[in-house]
Amino acid sequence: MAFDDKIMEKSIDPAVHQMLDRAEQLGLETVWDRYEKMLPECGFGELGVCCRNCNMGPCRISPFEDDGPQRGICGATADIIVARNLIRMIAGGAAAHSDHGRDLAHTLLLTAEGKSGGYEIKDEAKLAALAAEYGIATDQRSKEAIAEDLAKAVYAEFGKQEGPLQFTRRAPQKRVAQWQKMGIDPRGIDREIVEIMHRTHIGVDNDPVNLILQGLKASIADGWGGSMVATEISDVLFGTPMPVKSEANLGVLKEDHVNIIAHGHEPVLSEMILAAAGDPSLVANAKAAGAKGINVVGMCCTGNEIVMRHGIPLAGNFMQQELAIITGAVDAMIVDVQCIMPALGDLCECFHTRFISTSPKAKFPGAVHMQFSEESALAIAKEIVGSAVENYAHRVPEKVFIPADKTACMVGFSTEAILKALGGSLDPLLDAIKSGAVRGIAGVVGCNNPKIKHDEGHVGLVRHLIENNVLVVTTGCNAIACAKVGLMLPEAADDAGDGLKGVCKALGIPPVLHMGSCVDISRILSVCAAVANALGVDICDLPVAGAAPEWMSEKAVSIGAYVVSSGIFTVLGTVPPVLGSPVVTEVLTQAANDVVGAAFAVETDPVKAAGLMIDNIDKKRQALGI
Ligand code: SF4
Ligand code: MSK
Repeated sequence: MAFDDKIMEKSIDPAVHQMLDRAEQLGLETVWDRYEKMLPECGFGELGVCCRNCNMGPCRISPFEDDGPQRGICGATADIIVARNLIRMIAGGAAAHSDHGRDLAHTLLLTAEGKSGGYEIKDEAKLAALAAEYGIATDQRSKEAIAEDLAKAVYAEFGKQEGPLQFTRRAPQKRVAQWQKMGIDPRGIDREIVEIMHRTHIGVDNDPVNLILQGLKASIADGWGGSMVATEISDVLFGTPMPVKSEANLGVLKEDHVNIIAHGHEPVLSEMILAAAGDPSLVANAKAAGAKGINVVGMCCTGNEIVMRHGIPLAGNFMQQELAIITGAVDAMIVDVQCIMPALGDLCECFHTRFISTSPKAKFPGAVHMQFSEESALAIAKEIVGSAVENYAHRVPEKVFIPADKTACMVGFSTEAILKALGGSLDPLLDAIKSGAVRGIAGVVGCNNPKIKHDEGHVGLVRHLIENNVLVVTTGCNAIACAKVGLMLPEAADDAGDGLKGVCKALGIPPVLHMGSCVDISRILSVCAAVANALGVDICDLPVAGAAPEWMSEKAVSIGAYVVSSGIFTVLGTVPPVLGSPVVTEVLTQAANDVVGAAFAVETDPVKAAGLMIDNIDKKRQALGI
């Protein structure tokens, strides 16, 4: 179906086109409308040169040397203000990921103590492997006793005063030595975040380079700390993902079922919602209400968590959350934390949809709050699902419009799953890289952003990479974008260059591997560390590159910082608010090479961005002599 240019230019996704048209017909506002109303966005903010860190201000630095203030009231220059603002974004992102990790540690501890309401330890092999990493005895001990020690050891990582963080030692020795040399080997996860807040207070750290180093340190505490904790403990509790088939896009909603969307980030909630949705009495209630059953689907990273462990379909990525409500077919939108638009409340009021918040950390206007607690998890989850079932009767059939679009996908490529697909050893992958069949590996991750045509940055970049024999590993909203266009099917190997196509066909895998949610970028770090260790080199020597084509969140800033700090060249598809400082811009795009062996580039054109990544991969191949 063709729509007017205004709609077509907003997204590459036909389901989005239909829903935007529907929104227009119904007179409803979406994120794209609000973005347009915001234009032109504040130039000072875009450059990163406004400061509100004390009440002498707010101050803003003029980008024109001969016109307007060049210093804040305290004397801070643009370089200082930009560096402070940037690392405060890192603090926000690292805090979000790491608090997610802490919640998982909490759930593990309660489960070990027999106090959690329905969780169990599903992956004992991973529990044992992590215990060994932490030096926790496993012989003749129950899984609960081991899990209790592990949970306490992991908990301690957050409040540690002196390092190292255990998982940072998965990195090659050379990498750790470089971090130590630069003073950026993190101590405690919380400590590094707090230190950012201290240093950026008025009158503390006023050296832009010193500020950025602390930003990198906190980001490492996120990637190799809080995020890695979140990933690993989730696997212990809910199972390590293995390849599974599913479907993606708004067409996974079902007109004749109670539709529940689980949206947000932490699997602690969504796992229980799934369990509750299988409860025979709730299913019977749904049927008594005239529905054929209960259909749980996921959105954003909660979607990634449950698709890769259970094959639960993905309704869409960040920019589709409002559109899902506009289908009129969602009986409950259940949310926990992160990436949930506060706009959902008003929108739900235009439909029958019940917007249910569950975390004491995240309340929303227009939401019904049904507080979740791990101690009575299943009981509360049943109440929440019951509320969705009850709401089905309020659905207004004339308001229902579900686009038919959905695409099959194969997801769930954890590090363990990749190893299994390779036959238990990294060697086939290393051989393919050495022979050039696989030119390199790219991690493509991150959000959506209305500054970029929805999904075009993601899909355009990934397609160009696989055509050029670069194997793509992905998480977050990029993963969902790739799933929706069929890039996560083994058949998509036909879209890859000949070398990659041959490898994928031999292994029966897609050329784009779904590795999970945003915190699961830690899985990508673990794979890179394993490959580097196998080759006896540092991560910065590997033919790998990273990209976040449509990033928007503070978490993405922290991710970018820890990926670069890990030695991986990274291309950003939306411009970070740093261009107001020549010093910060130079540090991030050049000098970082001397500090951590990698740097950032900014390129809004996805094909050119892929080109930069391929150039970097080729340079690394040359240096390795392959
Ligand atoms: Fe202005 Fe300095 Fe206060 Fe920032 S910290 S608001 S630059 S006076
Ligand atoms: S959900 S952080 S919009 S990737 Fe993890 Fe998507 Fe970005 Fe949220």
